[in-house]
Amino acid sequence: MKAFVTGITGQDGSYLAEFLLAKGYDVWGLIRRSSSFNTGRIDHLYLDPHEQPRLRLVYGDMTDGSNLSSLISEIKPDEIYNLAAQSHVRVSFDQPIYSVNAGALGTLRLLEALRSCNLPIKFYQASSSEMYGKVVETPQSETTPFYPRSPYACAKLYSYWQAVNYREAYGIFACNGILFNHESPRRGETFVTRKITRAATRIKCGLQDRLYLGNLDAKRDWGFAGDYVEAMWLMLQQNQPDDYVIATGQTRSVREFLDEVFGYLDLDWNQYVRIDPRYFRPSEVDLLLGDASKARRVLNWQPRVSFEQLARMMVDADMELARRERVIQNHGKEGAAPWSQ
Ligand code: NAP
Ligand code: F7E
Repeated sequence: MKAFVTGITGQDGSYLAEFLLAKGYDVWGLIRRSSSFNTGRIDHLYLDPHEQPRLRLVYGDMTDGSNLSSLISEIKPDEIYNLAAQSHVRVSFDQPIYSVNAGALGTLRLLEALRSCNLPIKFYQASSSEMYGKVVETPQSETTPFYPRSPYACAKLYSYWQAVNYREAYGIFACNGILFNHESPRRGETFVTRKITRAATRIKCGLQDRLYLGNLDAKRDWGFAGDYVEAMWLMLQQNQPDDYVIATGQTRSVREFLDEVFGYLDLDWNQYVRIDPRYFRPSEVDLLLGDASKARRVLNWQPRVSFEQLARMMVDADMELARRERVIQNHGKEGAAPWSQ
């Protein structure tokens, strides 16, 4: 089996690549040219001499349709996982056109590339709980109406409907995974969970003394990314294409995440956290809580890692990083010439 993964350098892309390689897939990943290295999350896969022949990286961009088209005709994958997007909600307010170009039109470009090559390729679309936005019911399931609240969410909603449309119009095996927030030690450092675990561990190691955050009352249904990539794969192994909510069924506030993380480190977050209005969003998503009973019933999927385990896993990993940072800093001080101190 051959899979083509867009967004392979991201959090989910790295876990999905690991998962597919372990299942014996040949994995082709789309990467963007960057002036600095952007493959840190998958280097361990790429550099492993046993895995290397089965993981191939190709250059491209979701904004470049002809490139996507030639890649799909050349690779002829059995499955496509479309994970690429400008995925930061706050940033999408600053860069709405780009976010929609990559996240919405990018999906359409990929679906067109798939359609025109006339092969029975299965398609996974990374849809998001952000599409529920200003929620009209709680918990949110596959039948809950959408109410997007950001350029990011509007782009995801467009992609969602295009995937449904290509399924209905052209009989393409296209599935939407409506994933609620999922985190890990590989989470980008500007998302709130990772921002907190990174700062709390640096505070514990004496490397930082303040953490600036926005809305602490927002509630999210937080799961572990490693659990969620399995659900992506399961969707494409069914007899019929369909859409599924993937979530834990528990919701916690940012404040509760702070309690968990700082409590684990034996620190009181009130002493370190300050509110900075720059991190508020023009329109906020107050509460997300997913009902994944369809995924449980049809895919036999369920999350394995609890909220507490997730927070601690992230703290443990970031503690390692902070300790290494401290060692480097101390070495730097010892080794530095007196005039540079
Ligand atoms: P992420 O860590 O931000 O990764 C995004 C990936 O997309 C990166 O590989 C990035 O490449 C790539 N990308 C961005 N713009 C691109 C472009 N124009 N052309 C090609 N590649 C581009 O996101 P994630 O957390 O892994 O999420 C994966 C997908 O699921 C995203 O579509 C996200 O919107 C969606 N989603 C995420 C969550 C969540 O809680 N994590 C929940 C629901 C849905 P670079 O490394 O070069 O930047
Ligand atoms: O924010 C609040 C913020 O940026 C969570 C993406 O993966 O999940 C993610 O989107 C909450 C929001 O994730 C800060 O206002 C407070 O209410 O970690 P986040 P997100 O916006 O939920 C969905 C499902 C996706 O699809 C997205 O791709 O935390 N918050 N203070 C903060 N958020 C950030 N980033 N930084 C703060 O300082």
